[in-house]
Formats: sequence, structure tokens, C-alpha cells
Amino acid sequence: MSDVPKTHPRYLSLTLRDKIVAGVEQGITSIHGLIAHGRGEAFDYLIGETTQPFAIEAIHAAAAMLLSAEHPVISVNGNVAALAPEGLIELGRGLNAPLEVNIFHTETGREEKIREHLLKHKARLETSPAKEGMGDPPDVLMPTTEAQLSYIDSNRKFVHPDGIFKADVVFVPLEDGDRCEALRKMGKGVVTVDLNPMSRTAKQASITIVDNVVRALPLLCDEIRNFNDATAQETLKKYSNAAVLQKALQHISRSGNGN
Ligand code: PTJ
Repeated sequence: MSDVPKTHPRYLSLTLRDKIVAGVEQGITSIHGLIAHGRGEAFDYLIGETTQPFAIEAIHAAAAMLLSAEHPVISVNGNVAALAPEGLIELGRGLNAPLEVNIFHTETGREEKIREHLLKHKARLETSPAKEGMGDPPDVLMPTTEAQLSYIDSNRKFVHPDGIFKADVVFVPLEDGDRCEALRKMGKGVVTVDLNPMSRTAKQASITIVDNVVRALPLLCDEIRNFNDATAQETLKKYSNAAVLQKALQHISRSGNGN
């Protein structure tokens, strides 16, 4: 880690850079992940580097959708694994849902390293004994050639038969648009976290949380913990992703005027 003092005005942002750089050095994060992170930083700056009301609205709907799912799955790529492994595991515990490693940039051994990294953060091997109820550490599933997504040609199409392939709702933070579109075409609900409200993923997902994944994940876990199930269907009926994205864009367009 670099020696940025805690008093530095951009300490938090620089700490996240350190985490992404460490992810690349450990072979977890793709070198392309640095570029994706930089793009995210730029949008975070415009958003104000805090969770905004449009993100809170999406987090509430995301909790409703994930809790209503029969088989929710949490997809993990190299950026999220480096930035927020604890948050992913906490989400898996809260939903009783597996994590599944799924990466875009094919690099030998990276999927294994991501799995080991998650396991180090107390996730369990998929071969571990069956869990008893909610609250146990989630399983970590790996991509296979047995099950493949339709409508997609990249490495992301290789999935686990008991994971993303079978899922009715998939949580896919920091996604590239192709798989989001494929998952939607296959009839699955998609919850994403993406700082860019104009990205193809943001537009195609069922629910887009326009926020930094490091802020959004703990808030989503809290929301899930405290959610009143009786209101889930009503929440989902009222939710409009297009309207939430519009609010994010309006917020960004005002940010140059000192909001
Ligand atoms: O590990 P891999 O091979 O699966 O690769 C992961 C990346 C993220 C490199 C890959 O999915 C990719 O290239 O993604 P894109 O197409 O660059 O899209 C990433 C999106 O995430 C962009 O819209 C960024 O603005 C956004 N983003 C970046 N960092 C964050 C973020 N959104 C939320 N929180 C962040 N910290």
C-alpha cells in the first residue's frame, strides 16, 4: 500500500486505487480493470463521492428483488473481488446465495486466484458440506463448460449449472453490457452497481444502483437485513429503472453548478 496520509483530502479515493493496484499485483484484477476503475472514479467525482437519493431508491428495490428471488446468485469479477470481498461475502450470507466467479478478460489462473481470495475472506469451497439456514458463509462457484449462457460469445458465457445458469436474479456489479443483455434475454432479473448511468449495463439492468460498489454493498446488506418482506412486491411494482437513471443524469448535469 502507498503511504498516503489519512489527512489527505482524497485519502479514500487514493485507498481504493491502492486496492485495485494490489488486485492487479496479486493477479486478481485484470490490467484492464485499472481503466474501468478510472472511468468509475470520474463518474464518482461527478456524483459527489457520496451515496445519492437515486441510489438509495435503487438499493431498496434491489433488496426487494434479491429477497424475492428463488435462486439469487452474486457474480464476481476481478475489480469487485479486489475492492469489496467482505461486502460480497456479507451479501451472500444475507441472501443465502452463492458467489460465482465470472470474468470478461481471460487470463490463465485469474479465476482460481479470485476464488482463493474470496475463500481467504471466509467464503467456503463449493464442495463444503451443506449449509444450515441463512447466515453461513456463501459457496464460491466457478465457471464451467457444462453450462453456457445464450446470446453471448465472450468468456462470460461459461457459467456454473447451479449458479448463474439456474439463477432467476443475478447481482452483477461493474458489468460489461453484453452479458447484462444476455441475462435479460434469458429472462433473468439483473441487479447492477454502476457509477455510469449511461452505460449499456445501467440501461439494460432491471435495477441499477448508481453508486460506488464500496459504498453500495454495505448499504444493500443493511437494507436486506432490515427489509420488511410484506412490501417487496409493491416496491418492485412502483420501481422504474429508467426514472432512477434520469435522476442520476440530472444530478450529474447539475454538479457543474455547485450542487
Ligand atoms: O475482471 P474482469 O475481466 O471481468 O473485468 C472487469 C472489468 C470491470 C474490467 C470489466 O467488466 C469491464 O471492462 O467493465 P467496463 O465495460 O469497463 O465497465 C465497468 C463499469 O463499471 C463502468 O461503467 C465504470 O464506470 C463502472 N465502475 C468502475 N468502478 C466502479 C464502477 N461502478 C461502481 N463502483 C466502482 N468502484
